[in-house]
Amino acid sequence: MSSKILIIGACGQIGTELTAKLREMHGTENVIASDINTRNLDLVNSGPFEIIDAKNYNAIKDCCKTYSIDTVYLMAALLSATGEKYPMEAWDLNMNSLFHVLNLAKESTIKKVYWPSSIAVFGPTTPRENTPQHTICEPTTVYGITKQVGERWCEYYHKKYGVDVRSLRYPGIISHKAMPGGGTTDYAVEIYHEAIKNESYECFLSEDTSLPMMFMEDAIKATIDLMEAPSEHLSIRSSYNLSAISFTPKEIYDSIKKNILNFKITYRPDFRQAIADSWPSSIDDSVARNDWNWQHRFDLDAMTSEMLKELKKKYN
Ligand code: AKB
Repeated sequence: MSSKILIIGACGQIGTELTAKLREMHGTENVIASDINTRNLDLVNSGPFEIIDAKNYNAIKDCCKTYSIDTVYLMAALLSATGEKYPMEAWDLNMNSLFHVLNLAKESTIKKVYWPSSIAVFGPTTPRENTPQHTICEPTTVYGITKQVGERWCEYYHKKYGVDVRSLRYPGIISHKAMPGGGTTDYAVEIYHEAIKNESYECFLSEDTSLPMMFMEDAIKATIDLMEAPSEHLSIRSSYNLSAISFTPKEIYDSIKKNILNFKITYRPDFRQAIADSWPSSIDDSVARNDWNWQHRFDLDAMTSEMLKELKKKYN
């Protein structure tokens, strides 16, 4: 029998592409997209869609019952930069939505949960290079605190109540379909759009700020591979380190400039610089590679050529 899936926060950057992929795999009717509004009309019109506020337990529960949902992907969250502007809202959304979904799994309304964590669980006291799976996690952003605490709750619900919850610590995700919103790594998406539209970009991070990043296709593959892995292979029920590439604004600029010769960049770091400075520059994801065979495909130049090809279609 095919899985019945609910995606909460389906209109966002990752939700949009995850919905499309899961529909391809399980059939459109078996994947219910939901979000707090209908901002992504292509997605809203592409299959079953429900308006759900992720903070509303009854709305999630009713939807799970109506559609006999067995698996929930909880993609709704306030990210790092927005979280610093609205700390209480970030705490409220990021924590309560997770509790709602974990509790539905605990009560056996649903069987399986996916919840994304982030490199934001790390902080300035974490080893920056090749950050290990198990290490010091003293995040200094509200978003990072919610993700770190969320990870503890995921592991707790798994150990105490047998909840099948799975999670990845996403790096910055780069994609050409839906825009990211409110993150510190968003520059690495904006830069491609501006390169195509204006041949110039003002970057809000300094040129030598190295951060872990990943192309969307790899992020979707990782998410699905983890969700399909046999439960007994998974040694981590908090959240897996996940890595593909690391680069600085200067390095992504150089990669784009090989294709757009007149492309210019200037640097004007803002409050997001301090957030980026508190995060690792590269991640050791060997536990994910060993447990469920994770492998990435895209390096920086392969990603650049895919991004530029797709965005040229969009803007030309
Ligand atoms: C952000 O920048 O806040 C996110 C993340 C790394 O989780 N993209």
